[in-house]
Amino acid sequence: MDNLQTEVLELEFYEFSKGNLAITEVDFAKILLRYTYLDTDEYDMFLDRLLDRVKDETGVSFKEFRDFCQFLNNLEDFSIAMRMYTLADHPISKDEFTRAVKICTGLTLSKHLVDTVFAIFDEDGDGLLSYKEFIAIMKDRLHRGFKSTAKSEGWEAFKHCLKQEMKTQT
Ligand SMILES: [Ca+2]
Repeated sequence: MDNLQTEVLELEFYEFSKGNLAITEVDFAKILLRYTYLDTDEYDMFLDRLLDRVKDETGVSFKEFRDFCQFLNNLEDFSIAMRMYTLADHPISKDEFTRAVKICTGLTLSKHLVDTVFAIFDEDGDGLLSYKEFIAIMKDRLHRGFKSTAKSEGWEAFKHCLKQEMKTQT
């Protein structure tokens, strides 16, 4: 990731960490769900579910957060891989998720991060992540960025979004 991308992520991270080295799992979820189309009830449901499930509250480090954002930038590749699984009606396990992320991005997500992602998104609690549970929601998040900036794509759109968000907060 280039410096500018890292800088923007740092801004977002430190907004939540308030000087600490890690953000809480709930803050991590809030950042992920920030640009989704979820209504308030659904949003609260995601956070409640996470709070119910999270056992190991060690927090999410900046590196974990940055790795995950980098993975989200490659969501399209991941989504193709996932679709191949779901065509065979096969939602993926934590191990498969970790492996698929590694293949798409070269990044190894920490076990705690993957646990947290599953705690947020595994809606039916079967320990597996389906296309509908994860990709569908995260894709909507990116689409929101595409809408506001027709010409820029992916990361550019996300950055634009972020800047807009920061403007409205100050
Ligand atoms: Ca599931």
